[in-house]
Amino acid sequence: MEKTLVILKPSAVQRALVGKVIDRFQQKGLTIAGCKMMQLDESILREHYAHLVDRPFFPSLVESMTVTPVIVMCLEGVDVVAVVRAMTGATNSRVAAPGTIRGDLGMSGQENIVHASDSPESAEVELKRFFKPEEIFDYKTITFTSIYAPDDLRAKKQ
Ligand code: IDP
Ligand code: MG
Repeated sequence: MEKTLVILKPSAVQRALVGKVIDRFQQKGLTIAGCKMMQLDESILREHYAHLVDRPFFPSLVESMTVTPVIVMCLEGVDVVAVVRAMTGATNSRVAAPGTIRGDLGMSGQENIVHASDSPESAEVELKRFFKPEEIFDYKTITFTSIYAPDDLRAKKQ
């Protein structure tokens, strides 16, 4: 089943929003396939945010992402990449729609609570960047058949 990377950024850790954000993913019906705390550094952020290294705010982004450890998660579900991006909301929390994580919990473009992979291709690359294979678990909860009907498992994005 599809997997995505979520990072609970230092803005979530500092503001004690970790439980609230994880609760949203669990209530939605997503499976936590992996979860750990880690300290990021500039080298991993240069890879992870390669598309932003030349932007003037990059030093500030590195500072912000390293100020506390983060929580990295592998979430699993049908179409989970698109579902989690929709739950995350627009990059700038001030314009992110109410009902999204950023829209409900933040006021900043940079301090925007969560990272979420933006495509299945980047999710694969990003999960390998942050997790060893043995840190991702393959299991189904007993609620699985209440979360998905057989059709959901056959069809994608309907
Ligand atoms: P995304 O997190 O919504 O995918 P990206 O454009 O990939 O957005 O940017 C990665 C992260 O870089 C953002 O989540 C945010 O923390 C930071 N960022 C992006 N654009 C800006 C900006 O204009 N000013 C400050 N920080 C930014
Ligand atoms: Mg991005």
